[in-house]
Parts: sequence; structure tokens; C-alpha cells
Amino acid sequence: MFEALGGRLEDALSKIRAKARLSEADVEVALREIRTALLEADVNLLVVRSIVDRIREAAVGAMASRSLTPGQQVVKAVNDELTKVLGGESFRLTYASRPPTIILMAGLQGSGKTTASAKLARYFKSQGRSPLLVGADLQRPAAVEQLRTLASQIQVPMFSEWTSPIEVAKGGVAEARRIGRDVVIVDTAGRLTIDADLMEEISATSKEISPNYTFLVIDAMMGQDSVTTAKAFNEALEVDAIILSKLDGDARGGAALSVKEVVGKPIAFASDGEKLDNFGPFYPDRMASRILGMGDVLTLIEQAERTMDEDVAERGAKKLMEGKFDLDDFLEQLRQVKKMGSLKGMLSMLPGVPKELRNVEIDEGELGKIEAMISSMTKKERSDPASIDSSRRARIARGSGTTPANVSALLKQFKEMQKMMRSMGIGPASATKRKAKARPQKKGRKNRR
Ligand SMILES: Nc1nc2c(ncn2[C@@H]2O[C@H](COP(=O)(O)OP(=O)(O)OP(=O)(O)O)[C@@H](O)[C@H]2O)c(=O)[nH]1
Ligand SMILES: [Mg+2]
Repeated sequence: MFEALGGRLEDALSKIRAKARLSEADVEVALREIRTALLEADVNLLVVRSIVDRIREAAVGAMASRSLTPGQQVVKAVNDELTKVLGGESFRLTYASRPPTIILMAGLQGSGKTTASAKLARYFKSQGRSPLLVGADLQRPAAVEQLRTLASQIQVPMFSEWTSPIEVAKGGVAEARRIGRDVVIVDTAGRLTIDADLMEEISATSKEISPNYTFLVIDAMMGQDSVTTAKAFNEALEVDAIILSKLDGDARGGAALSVKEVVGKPIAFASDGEKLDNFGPFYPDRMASRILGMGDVLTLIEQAERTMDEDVAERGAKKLMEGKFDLDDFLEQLRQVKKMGSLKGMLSMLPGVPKELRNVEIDEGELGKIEAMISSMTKKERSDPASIDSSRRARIARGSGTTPANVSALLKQFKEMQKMMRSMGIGPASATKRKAKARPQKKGRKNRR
């Protein structure tokens, strides 16, 4: 997402970034490029106009202040503006003082409501809450089943019955009270377009259960259409915040960059993939830095903390220090990295990775191949790769569906890594020193949240 926009903005800014002095002409050229980039990213025209105007003001200010780094100030202004149009502050959800906190999900058909309901439940669970999913979409039997399946995948209870959407919603809230669940997420039916029936049904449901939050799910892939929908929904029903789905399929980013300014409601959560963990709170500032190629280290760290098994990481580090790191450990660490998601996604969050590199498709299949090769080795071969001769190599290749040359390449890579670790002084001699250093750091990490 946002790849094209990020690239264009970086190009526009790179020309003025390092300039010791900015002329009016420099600024106008950059502004023109920024404007085109935003329009090509499908950002609402009025939003483009106001962003460009505000950046111009900041740039004029930077020129007048005779700052040492006027270009950097313009970059900062662009970053600030992007953060602002993405919503400024990140959305903060306050739990009801008297549980349960009731959340009503609204949106057009296929916008991603049911998926988002389950993802949201999973998120609440990760925050130590105990959610209940309520299936109030009685349009088709499959809708309730879909939610039931998702609920069982994330091990969250689910409530539904064949009465009416309003009765189900009401019943769901009562059920949450009865079984002591503190967040209720009500999934509702969508329609193809906003029609009176849909609005009436959801308004009536809303009146009945008085939700603490009404979240509107919009499909980022629909660009400006989804922004128009959001506006109409918000006029008919008091929407508190937006959940932006399918960000992964929206390379341009127009919906994300327009919805706050046009509708006036923040994006609370975003979904960027079909998997249940492709979801999280939306942070405007982090997203803005990411668009400008300034990285999003915070999200990366959080992702690592969420998915990495600390014990596994520590075991790997210990083996490294003792010089006992073998192919088994290599595989274990590799699996950890894989768990964190796509390499491309990770690269996009790292600061300072050149644009060209960020856009390179990394062959995720390569990782799978390495995994298959190591899995095809015997225990002895993994701990003593030197024992792998040509006949063993052929056997491993057969077992993993690769070629002997692939196996050789992997072994060579592993050997290089070992050599590198030795040259860095990682080995038995330096183990105690490093260990002493590592300890306080670990504690700090745990306390961070
Ligand atoms: N790529 C991608 N697909 C998504 C995302 N969120 C949802 N989907 C897919 O979009 C389709 C529709 O999602 P649902 O959650 O069923 O949408 P809905 O709004 O509940 O649909 P109705 O109940 O029919 O109104 C499904 O195939 C989902 O897997 C996302 O963030 N990325
Ligand atoms: Mg649904």
C-alpha cells in the first residue's frame, strides 16, 4: 500500500531536502509534484488542495526563518500534513465503566465486516479482554456460519439465533452479561448500496442496544467510492470511527488519505490481509513516516514482540555465544522471522532502506525451500553440516524437492554465517561478558507496554 505515493513524494522531496537555500521556484516545483502525486494516489481533490496549501505555508515559513535546513523543514511539513489527514492522533478506545463495551459493526456488503469483527475480537483478546461475537446478519445462513467458524478459530464464544437482527443483538448483549464477557461485537448485514431498509434496520438495532461504539467498515480498494459511502453512513447513523479493510489491495491509498478529512471520523483500525493477524490499531503518524520512507520501527518492534517467542530467540543467542549454533538453530530462527510476516512488509517498515529495494519482490518461496532442505536432513547432519557429502546432498535434495546445487548453496551460506560470527568474536570466550550485558535489556523490553 502507498508504494507509488511514497515513491513520488520521496522524489519530489529529495530535490529540496539537501538544499541549503530554497527559492520560491524550488518550492513551487516540489508542491506541483506533491499535488500530482496525491491526485494520482486517488486522494479527494479538496483534501489535496488543503494539504498543498498547508505545506506551502510551512515552506514559506521555512524560507523566511532562514533556517539552516529549509528542505528538511518542508519534509517535516509534508510528514505533519500526512499525519494530519490520516487522522492526527491515533484513536483511543475507552472501555465502558460498566461492562460490556458494546460495538456495532456497519458497512456495505462485502466491505469486510465479518472478518473485521473476528479480527477485532482477536485484538481485544490480545489486550486481556474477553469478547463475545454476535452474529446479527440473518440475511443468509452462511453469514452466521462464517462468523461461527472465525470465532472458533480464535477461540472466542459466539452468539446468534434465528429470530431477528434486533433480537439477536439484544440477546447477545444479555448473553455477554450472563456469561461475563466484557466486550460485545455485533456483526450486521450489509447491502449492495446504501438503501433505506439497511439504514432502518441498523438504526433500529443501534437504538435497541445503544452501542458504545459504532464502527464503519470500509473497503480501501474502493477508493473514493468508499469515502462517499462513509459520508452517507455517517449522516444516517452516528459513526464513531472507521475500520479500513483491504489496505493490502489498495496500492494507492486514496481512501485512507481522504476519509478523515471528508467524513470527519478517524480510522481506528486497519486490516491489511485476509489472515486474522493482519489487523491492528491505525497510527496516523507511523503510517505517514512509512509513506515517506522514514520507516515504522515501532510497529516492527511490536510485531516482533507479538510473534517472536522470546525463549526461542534467547536459545538461539545462547547457542551463538557458545559457538554451538547449528542448522537446527538456524531453522528455528528462520521460522521465527517467517512468523513475523512478509519480508517485503518488514522492509517497508525499516528506515533508510532505499526505495528501489523496498519495491523489490522478495521470493518468499526461497525461505520455504531452505526450511524444506533442513527438514530433510538427519539430526546428525544438522549439527555437523561438514558430514554432508555428495550422496547425502543428493538425498536431501530429493527429500526436499530441490537440487543438490540448492543444498550446496545453503551449506555455503551457513558456513559463511559461522565464519562471520567467529570474526565478530561470538564464541565461548566472550559469552559471559555478553550475557551480563543482555540481562537488563530483556527486563526493559517486558515492561515496555
Ligand atoms: N485481502 C484482504 N481481504 C479481506 C480483508 N478483509 C476482508 N477480506 C475479504 O473480503 C471478503 C469479504 O469479507 P467479509 O468479512 O465477509 O465482508 P462482509 O462485510 O462481512 O460481507 P457481507 O456479510 O456479505 O456484507 C472476504 O473474502 C474476506 O476474506 C483484508 O484486509 N484484505
Ligand atoms: Mg458479513
